[in-house]
Amino acid sequence: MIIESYLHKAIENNEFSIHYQPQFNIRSFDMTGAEALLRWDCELGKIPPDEFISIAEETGLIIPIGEWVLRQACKDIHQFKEHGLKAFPISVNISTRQLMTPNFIERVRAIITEEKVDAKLITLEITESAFLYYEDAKDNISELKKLGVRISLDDFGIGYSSLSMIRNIEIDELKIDRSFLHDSITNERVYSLLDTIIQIGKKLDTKVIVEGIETEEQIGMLSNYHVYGQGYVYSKPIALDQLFKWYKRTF
Ligand code: G
Ligand code: G
Ligand code: MN
Ligand code: NA
Repeated sequence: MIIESYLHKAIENNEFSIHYQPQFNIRSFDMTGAEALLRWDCELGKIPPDEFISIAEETGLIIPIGEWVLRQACKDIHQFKEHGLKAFPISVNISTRQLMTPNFIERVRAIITEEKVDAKLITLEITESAFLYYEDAKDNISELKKLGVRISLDDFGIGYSSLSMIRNIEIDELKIDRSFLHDSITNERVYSLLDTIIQIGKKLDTKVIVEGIETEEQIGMLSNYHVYGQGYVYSKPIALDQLFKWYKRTF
């Protein structure tokens, strides 16, 4: 496949970059962190992650690519300090294939140690598909937590094992899939589900973040809760220097 052959050379050709999407405390409007989202600009043009991440997973290229993202995010955390800002926590997406790689935990440890980053500033976002491999995933997540990194369940609620996942593993953050928010304005049943997921997070003392916030109306509805949020209403994912400019202008 064409994309695959280009993807093999993407790291050495320096074609990847990271865009950051800020995250907020909904009530106070404080920025509390940012999600790292990979971008690829190659000879074929800008290829969105939805098109190349699955290829990277199938070919195994997600292993070096994922390591590149984590290392770059660590380097970028230091940039915040250099710009006179506090070091914000950064969330990095992890594919199930990475989580299931035998030396993944060692690699994460090596990268955060080499880059001299406080582990608690790193949140690893995993999806429910990891739990098709439940036993291994559970052990690997426990090991990661011992390193001090935080674990977030991304797209929470749309998989089929949401509750069994949080039953046996202490997860630090639930990231509620955007479909719950989008439909809850017009659909009372969906709203009840959103409300219930937020209560679950509260009872388990787990941070809850709602993704895909696009309107003031949605912010208004969510400000009834102590939750965090991310979405186009605040900012789309942007390059790091843009994020610094935006932050200094806004706060
Ligand atoms: O950036 P965008 O919002 O278009 O992301 C599309 C999808 O690609 C999301 O599901 C996101 O989780 C995934 N994605 C983006 N960056 C990375 C990455 O660095 N690693 C992995 N595994 N997935 C990513
Ligand atoms: O699957 P994951 O949660 O990692 O995906 C993040 C994806 O969500 C990225 O593709 C990002 O561009 C996208 N995204 C971020 N904010 C919004 C939003 O407000 N609405 C929608 N529809 N997508 C968003
Ligand atoms: Mn994510
Ligand atoms: Na998500």
